[in-house]
Amino acid sequence: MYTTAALASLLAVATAHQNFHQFWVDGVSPGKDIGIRMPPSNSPVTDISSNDIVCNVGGTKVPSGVKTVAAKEGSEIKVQWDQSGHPGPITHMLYGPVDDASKATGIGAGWIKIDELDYVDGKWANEIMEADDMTHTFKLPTGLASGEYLLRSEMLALHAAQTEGGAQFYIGCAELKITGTGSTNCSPKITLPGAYKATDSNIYIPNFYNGFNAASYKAPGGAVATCAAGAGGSAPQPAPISTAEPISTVAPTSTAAQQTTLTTRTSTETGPRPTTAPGSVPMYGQCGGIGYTGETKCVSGAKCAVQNDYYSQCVSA
Ligand SMILES: [Cu+2]
Repeated sequence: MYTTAALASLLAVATAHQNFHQFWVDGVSPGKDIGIRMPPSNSPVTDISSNDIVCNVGGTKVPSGVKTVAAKEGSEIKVQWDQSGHPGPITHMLYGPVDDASKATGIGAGWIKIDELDYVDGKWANEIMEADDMTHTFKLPTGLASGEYLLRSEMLALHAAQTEGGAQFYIGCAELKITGTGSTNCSPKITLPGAYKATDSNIYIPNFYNGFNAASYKAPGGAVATCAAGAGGSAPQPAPISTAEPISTVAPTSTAAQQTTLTTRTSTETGPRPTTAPGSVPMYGQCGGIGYTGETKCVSGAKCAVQNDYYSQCVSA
């Protein structure tokens, strides 16, 4: 039996839970709770091995009955959650292309990470969002194939991550119909469920309240994907994305690398991509360390610097 005080604190925790409620594509929203597979409650998913980790409880039931919303590659996406007092990152992933997003479960391989905000200048992503009406804005990658996609918004709450199984995943999946010019040859790919493990060092953090260095934290799912032209595919069309606006989907520093690549491709047209090009790890992204298997080359202007045995990151060259 709960004491009144214990019950009150449980309720306080419960009301601190959160949901993804609304998004805007290039400034236009379909409306609150429209285009999103809304879960039955604002409770977190904690069983990382369950299908609930894909699109929250009930989120893999298809047909979803949820409206699919038009977007374009490179579109600016703004998401809005209702609240989050829990410390942790926000991550966005895409799954597709599929013929009909309303009929895609999202279970399995084929996800890519397209956006991640962790801990910047002493603030977790949730705090940064709180200061901006609980919104976060990012861009869809360029180089996507036309088709329908699931857009997965995840806020990972770490306030109980000092216990294995204590990390709380809040997830909402939107459905997008994206017009693109590429072939969605993006990597690395992520499999859900499967990519996350309860003992991963960014999910189970024994020292979260005792010496944990949040500044080096990277959200689960690996690196933000880079999208390249498919080998043998038709040449991409770099023209529309040259000067007007930054096209970065990762960090400002990657814009230069992408534009360099595009420029090179324009001049050589059908030639192979240069093999000595800079890497794709953004500034402050992980580029090495024990157990790390991802990309190790930093974007142009950055170099990989050892922070400790387990973590090297890209810093200004
Ligand atoms: Cu909560």
